[in-house]
Amino acid sequence: MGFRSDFVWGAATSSYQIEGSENGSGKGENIWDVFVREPGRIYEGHTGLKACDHYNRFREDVKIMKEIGLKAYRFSIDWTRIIPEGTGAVNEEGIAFYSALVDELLENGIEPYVTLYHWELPYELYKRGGWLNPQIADWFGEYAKVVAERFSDRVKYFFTINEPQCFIGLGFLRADHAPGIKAPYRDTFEMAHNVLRAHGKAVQMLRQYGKQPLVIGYAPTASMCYPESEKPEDIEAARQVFFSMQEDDSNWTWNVAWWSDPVLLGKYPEEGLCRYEKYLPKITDEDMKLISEPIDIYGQNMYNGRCIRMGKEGKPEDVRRKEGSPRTANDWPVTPECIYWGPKFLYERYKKPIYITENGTSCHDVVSLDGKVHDPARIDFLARYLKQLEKVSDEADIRGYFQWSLMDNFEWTRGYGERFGLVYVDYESQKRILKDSAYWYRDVIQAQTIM
Ligand code: IFM
Repeated sequence: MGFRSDFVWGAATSSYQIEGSENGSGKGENIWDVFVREPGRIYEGHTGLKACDHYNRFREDVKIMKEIGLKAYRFSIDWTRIIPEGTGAVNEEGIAFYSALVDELLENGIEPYVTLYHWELPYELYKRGGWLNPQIADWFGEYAKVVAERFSDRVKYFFTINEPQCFIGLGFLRADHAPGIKAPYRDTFEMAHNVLRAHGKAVQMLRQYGKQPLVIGYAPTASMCYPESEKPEDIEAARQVFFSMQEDDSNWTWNVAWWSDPVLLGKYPEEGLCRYEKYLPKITDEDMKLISEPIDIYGQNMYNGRCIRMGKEGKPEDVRRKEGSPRTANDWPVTPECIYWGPKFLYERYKKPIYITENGTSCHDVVSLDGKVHDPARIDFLARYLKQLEKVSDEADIRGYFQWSLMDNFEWTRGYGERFGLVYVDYESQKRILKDSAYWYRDVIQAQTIM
């Protein structure tokens, strides 16, 4: 068994992180364009102005994807490249860029998977209240309509929103991501509700204006939970914690159920409705109907997880990892079990085909004296995670995997200090070098299994 024969082997990127925002006339400003200009916000003052210059080099990048043997490429559209002010006039140059990218992918036998929103809120809409303004569902719907009209003759697969937990949590609770403003809890719940309404509206518009039957999903994130042992009580403890709310309100966005139950089950989880009652906006039946507009696939970004067991008192508890347990270069725990248990729990609860929409690791990669980039830690990470994914493919409907990321890129507040790519990017010369992991991934794709 293992991976399906039509398993989708892909890699992912996002617009601001790779395109280069100074390129392309007619693009409007988004909140990241503005945020990076504030002194002290980003590691060493880096910005996405040039990034990987993918806007000009996308043909070379598609060639690299082909060399790796990718079956699919997941990228996001910068809303302000195609509708500079968020609503209204369409920028034909922006449309032409994404259109040429889609054509290039298809000519090279690579299936495009388009994400509508990977954190680039148009600045003009931010000034009108952004996610706090209920009208944003319609603004986002209008954007989805343009995307459907212009690209869905060739693009079949869409994800609406990437990692709402992050752009609300990091943007408005921690305030270290754009727009960098701490909002009252009450407002963050209202924003979250509008994010979900916007998702629903986009699904409706994609379906209504799609030029072929589309496959539509959503791509949240979360820390997974996995049990310490296969004892039923440990498994139950991990499942409970995985779908529960955070203890601490200042971290409230970091959970699965608040963001996914409404979309897939048509209701907010009871635990959250009770715990957060004092912060909640008015939630109507009409909202819930919109939010739960049926989708076809479930995307989940997955990097690591917590080990959980059932404690003596019959309450789940965290299990401390052994001292010296592996961590990535950006200090995230390496926990391959999470990509077995996470999809298993998600499939049991939501019963939707699953794509891993992001997974990968940051490493301290260097160009060696031989001119190559040897990244054994990334190969080891991916091999361990993919083995677990192969195992769960026997128990859940796992359709595809998008490695994060195709190439090194602008890692938000950490700037270019982090390297997540299969492909090394020298940001000065813009030279690309396939890392050892890219060749390893190519062999995995060919073999359809992990050696
Ligand atoms: O680079 C990010 C991406 O934009 C969203 N998911 C996590 C990645 C690694 O931090």
